[in-house]
Amino acid sequence: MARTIDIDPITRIEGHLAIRVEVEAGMVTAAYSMGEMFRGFEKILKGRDPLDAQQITQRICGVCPVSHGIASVLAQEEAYSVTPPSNGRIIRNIILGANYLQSHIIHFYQLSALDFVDIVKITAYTGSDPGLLELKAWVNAQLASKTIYPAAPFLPRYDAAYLQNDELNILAIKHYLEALDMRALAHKLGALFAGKLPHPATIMPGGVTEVVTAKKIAAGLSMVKTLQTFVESAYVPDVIAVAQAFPEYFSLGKGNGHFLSYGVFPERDGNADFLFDRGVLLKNQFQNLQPANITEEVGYSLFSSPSGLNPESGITEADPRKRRAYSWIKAPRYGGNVMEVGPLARLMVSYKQGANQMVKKHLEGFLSATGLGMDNLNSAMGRHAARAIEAKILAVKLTEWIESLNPGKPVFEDYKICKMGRGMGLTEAARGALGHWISIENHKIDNYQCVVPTTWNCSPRDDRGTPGAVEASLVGTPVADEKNPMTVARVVRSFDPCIACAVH
Ligand code: NFE
Ligand code: MG
Repeated sequence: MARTIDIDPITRIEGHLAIRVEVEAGMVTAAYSMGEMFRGFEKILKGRDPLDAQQITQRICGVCPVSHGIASVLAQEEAYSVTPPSNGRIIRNIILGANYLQSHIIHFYQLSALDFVDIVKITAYTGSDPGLLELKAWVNAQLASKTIYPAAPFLPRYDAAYLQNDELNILAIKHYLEALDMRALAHKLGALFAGKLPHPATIMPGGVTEVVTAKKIAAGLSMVKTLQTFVESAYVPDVIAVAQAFPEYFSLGKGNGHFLSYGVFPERDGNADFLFDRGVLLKNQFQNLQPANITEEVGYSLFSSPSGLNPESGITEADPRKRRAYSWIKAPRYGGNVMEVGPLARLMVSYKQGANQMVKKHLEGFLSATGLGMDNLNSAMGRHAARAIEAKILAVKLTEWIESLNPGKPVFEDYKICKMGRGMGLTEAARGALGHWISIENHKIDNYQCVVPTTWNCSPRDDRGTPGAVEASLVGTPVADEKNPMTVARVVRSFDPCIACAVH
């Protein structure tokens, strides 16, 4: 008989997610992903000045506000028929690239590493690093204390197999602490070109409102250098070490082989020539993206709006008591297919599309360093690897972008806000494909729809009862000990879910 395990809330992710799995003979046979609150940004936006949209939608999330800002201004730029000048395009790439770095670093070290690294091994540390000695003293004091949760936030934790090697554990804990500074530095790099972070006010339709100076270029290049050293000497090797210690995660958490990427980091003005390509992989076959194929179904979502609408005409009406519905996340589909989005999808689409030398070089470099094949990447561990590879590529590109800025040249192109108009803004957030759709009537927002990365990945079942990407990837996951479903948590966290974004 199937037994039900609820992980509610699932911790060390962004937002409120519950995961229910049914387990039979030590194996997950069905999974349910439940977004647990409604936020209603799409309702908040109705009737407002269109220029409010890139400010308000950034408040969907503190982790990926830059992507929401960019999706919003891309949608508006289509409606106003305006394109940013080169400096404006490049500054957006820099702010977004810096945002990806902080997001990937925090996801691996602060949110995921504790699934693998044995933090308690710090008590075995005998070296002289002041930060590690301080942590060791703190953990020891916590462990000796009589509180209910000694050493929170590290304990309690699931009883599971963690990294065995003490040296590796201690090195990873050292990097865990350094990652906090690196994440802050990535934010500073973004803020240098965005005015502030999170939630910059400088991303506007037509470009950006931060000017380029030689001083910012010099400061930015030095920050990137430090971040690049951390990515190359800590992040990538740590992912490889974890991957080698937990090879079974290259077989767990597999997706259905459908990947979607909207394309991001335009290398040419007019939002063209993306660093990570736009496209769709259906069973490993590349297709050009057709936005008309995107629908949002709500058969199992807590909304009364009609199911299957394209977001251009999407409706968001809450129905908290809807029968059989179990999530505040809608179910986006592409031509009816469940799609995975995120860094792995970007790499897969860019690699398959074929023309991308930068992705090819770094992806093949990683595979030859680890002895893995492309097939292994469609997995829980493959998602961590994809993030690390992407961070390495971005550190290189950030230097190039900063060096290509032109002090004194415009960052902004003027335009008129239209009385009536429509626009679609497609970009990629750190967690995957992000789209905003706006329609304007009488200079006011008439309808606004966001379809967000984690909405794709953590969607519930669609109208046909087909499970979403995370739900499907959990089936087949072994659960040896029902009280400690660590395997399930590891698979879910590999997607880097953000439920604040997903429910918007
Ligand atoms: Ni709230 Fe967000 C998601 C990302 S969408 S973190 O999902 O990345 O811009
Ligand atoms: Mg939406």
